[in-house]
Amino acid sequence: MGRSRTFKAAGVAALSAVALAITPFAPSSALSAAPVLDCLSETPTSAAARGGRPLDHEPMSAADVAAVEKKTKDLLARKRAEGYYVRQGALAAATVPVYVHVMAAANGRGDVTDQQIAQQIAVLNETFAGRESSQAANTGFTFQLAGVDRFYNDRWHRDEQSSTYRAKTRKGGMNALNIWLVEFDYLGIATFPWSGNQRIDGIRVHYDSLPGGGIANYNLGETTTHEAGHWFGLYHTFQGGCTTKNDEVADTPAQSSPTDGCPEGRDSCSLPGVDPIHNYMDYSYDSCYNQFSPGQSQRMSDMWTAYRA
Ligand SMILES: [Ca+2]
Ligand SMILES: [Ca+2]
Ligand SMILES: [Zn+2]
Repeated sequence: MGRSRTFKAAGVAALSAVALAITPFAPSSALSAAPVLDCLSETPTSAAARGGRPLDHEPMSAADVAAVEKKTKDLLARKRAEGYYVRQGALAAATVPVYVHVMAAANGRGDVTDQQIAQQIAVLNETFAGRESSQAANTGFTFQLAGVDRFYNDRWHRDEQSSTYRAKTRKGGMNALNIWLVEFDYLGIATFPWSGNQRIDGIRVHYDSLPGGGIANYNLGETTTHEAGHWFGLYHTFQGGCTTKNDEVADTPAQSSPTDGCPEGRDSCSLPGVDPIHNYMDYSYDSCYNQFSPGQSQRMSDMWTAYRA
């Protein structure tokens, strides 16, 4: 969802990524050249950050968020009452199997190397371990490459028929992170853990955002970190705007809108704290990203317990 940006200037169309909470997303008006979208019920808001790409997940209203919070709370209470999983306040600390699906074009475009995939997994492990900043949380999640498959299909490469290709190629249970590498107007798109459709569960990421890729400012592999954050149940740090609940995480200061670039000291809401521009769930440049907060780490563990463990 995330980072929005226009690639067109850079060779791709620009959209902000909206992560559809549930299914893929819907394109915005500027997305006439956008890929075929699965089912989207709403037009995503467009954001100018992340290069101007469209939102990377389904738009979430305050009521949607409230419903998810309640559902999650109830699920957690039930699981804990049954004696499953981790106690309240503890981290799940799981190893996540990762399946990478390289959706290349017939001519080989987008056929990333095994080395790039290994580097991408390393970035996931670095970022989720909190190794990019002394203020970053160690989420306790680690990632292990479980399989790579490669397809050479122009339509799939362009993210067309995405519900079909995801259902045909997805591997593992709800605990497995499936990453489809495609070429589209987004940097990435994610499904949320509560979406409940395992057949298409996972994240779609622009292949050129991997380490060594060609998308300026977004080629250190942290789009995958951002999309994985959604997959674990995190919202954008600008979800809800300048409201006290905003992203449902207490230690991420509210911000009014996505951040573009790395504007140190940005403070877009009068609520306490400067904007969390270094947070992986903002839309800043990859080089600006360096942390998940402890509150986000806890939320991801709780979501894991509720939906993926
Ligand atoms: Ca917050
Ligand atoms: Ca503030
Ligand atoms: Zn996002």
